Amino acid sequence: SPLASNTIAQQRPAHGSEAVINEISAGLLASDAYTSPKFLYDSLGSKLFEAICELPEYYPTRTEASIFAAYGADMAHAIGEGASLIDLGAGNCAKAASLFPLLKPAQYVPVDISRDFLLGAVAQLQQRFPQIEMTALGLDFSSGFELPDSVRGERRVFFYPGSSIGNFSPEQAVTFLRGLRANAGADGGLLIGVDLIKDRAVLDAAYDDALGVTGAFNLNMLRHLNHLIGADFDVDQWQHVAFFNPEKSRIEMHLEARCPLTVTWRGGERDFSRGERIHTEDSYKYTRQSFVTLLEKAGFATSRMWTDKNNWFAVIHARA
Ligand code: AVI
Repeated sequence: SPLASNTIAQQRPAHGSEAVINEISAGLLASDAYTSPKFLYDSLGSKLFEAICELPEYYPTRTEASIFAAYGADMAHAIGEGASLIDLGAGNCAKAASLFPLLKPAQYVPVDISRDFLLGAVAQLQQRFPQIEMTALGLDFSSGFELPDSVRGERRVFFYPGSSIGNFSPEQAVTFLRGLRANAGADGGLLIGVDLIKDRAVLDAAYDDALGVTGAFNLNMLRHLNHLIGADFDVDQWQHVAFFNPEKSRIEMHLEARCPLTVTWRGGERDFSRGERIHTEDSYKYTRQSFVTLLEKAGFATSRMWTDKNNWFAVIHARA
């Protein structure tokens, strides 16, 4: 396979490792139970997220794609050819691939916690773009990570589309972006997509679609937890809840117990009453100005910003 020599398949999520069990247990045992949204992404979760991106209600993907289509050449001009493009949360790699013909990166470094899904996508992509050196990293980058020596390009440009930055709290986002800046090097930068505050009904529908795909995506986390920590969640006993919280400027996703129940897992147990929730994800929404301020707090200098005609989504190039 073209991938065999240049794929770094490291830090495969250790199913049932002490660290994973401890992390998940701590959240499930908290008075307001929570889990990290990174556990939404096992192989099925990644496929469900792909399906979400095709839903009519889920405007971020197509809105961002329309911005890439309209301004890709401008973005390539701002970034310059021959960079090492480090794609955070690359998933199926489709967004970065759509920019390759304009951006002409020398190296492509997709990073994703959903390792097997990523490796499948990169194997196909390498055949389409044999001239680009590809180094896939199957790891969890959410709490920072070291770039391996093989990412040696002088100009390291982080690509963080899809408003995934919104899944961090603003404080966590600043810390995370500071880490990227430190890794980008003096000539490096960041091309980032961010979802903007808009009409509440549009936001609510995007996270609670008519087909129930987002509900399946959320509920699938329980299957993933069963696998990771040997839990006995019964998916039928839970329901998807998602809404915009205007005070916190975020979509909140929860799983709500439909009946009184007990969950046990390796090393833990908890009773849930009917209506009790596990908070599974936040998706923060910004104004253009509030996001520029956040980038500045992280030490980035904003070079350009592109938006769609409704101002629903923004793509920003920032210099390190
Ligand atoms: C990956 N992330 C930016 C998505 C979002 O919109 O926050 C995840 C998602 N959750 C529900 N639908 C999509």
